[in-house]
Amino acid sequence: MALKLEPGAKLVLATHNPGKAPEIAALLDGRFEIITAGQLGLPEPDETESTFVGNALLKARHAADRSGLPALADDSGLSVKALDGAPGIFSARWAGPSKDFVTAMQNVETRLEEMGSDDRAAWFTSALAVAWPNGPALVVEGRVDGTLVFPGRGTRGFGYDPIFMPEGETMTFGEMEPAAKDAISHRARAFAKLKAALFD
Ligand code: ITT
Repeated sequence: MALKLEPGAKLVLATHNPGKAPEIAALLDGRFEIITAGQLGLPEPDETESTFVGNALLKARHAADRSGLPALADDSGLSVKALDGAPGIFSARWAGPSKDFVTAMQNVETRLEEMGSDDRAAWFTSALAVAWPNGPALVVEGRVDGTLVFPGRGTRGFGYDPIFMPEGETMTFGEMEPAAKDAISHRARAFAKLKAALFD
């Protein structure tokens, strides 16, 4: 069976992150009838895998099997070169149960200071998985490289956006218009691969 999603098909967005959902909806460009995990009252699964790809597949599978509909999940995070890729898959967990990203960003800065490193290289990764109920699944990954900026700048976006300046840009993701971030982000790059595999 070819893995395809027809335009207008129902698709569950398997995320509980209010920052991600509008980005994903914009990248899908009205192509599907989107139902969020929240609307369906689906619980948030524990992210027990050790890679972005593994956790994206886990979240998509969880939502698809429980809803009986194809589901799309994103697992993503910020990786800092001088911190050996941390926080990486633990990016959301660094913000704690209250999802406090001011503290999480402060943590990144503090750890860099403790390392005594002035290397500010970092990257965002997004793994996007689509799973069919009790059926197959597909996963792709996108990445954007950049530099960390302290103090953070801008109030747009979500998570670590204020401290991340993508390569070749002068604004952080937190300062950019949503459409400008969507043109170059890790999520957009993963989406380009997903669209090529699934929709075109
Ligand atoms: P779901 O699993 O419900 O989708 P989550 O926030 O737990 O929500 P992740 O486990 O994938 O999602 O955590 C990703 C974290 O990485 C997210 O909370 C952000 O802090 C950060 N992150 C990912 N993409 C980002 C982006 O585009 N801009 C800023 N921070 C981002």
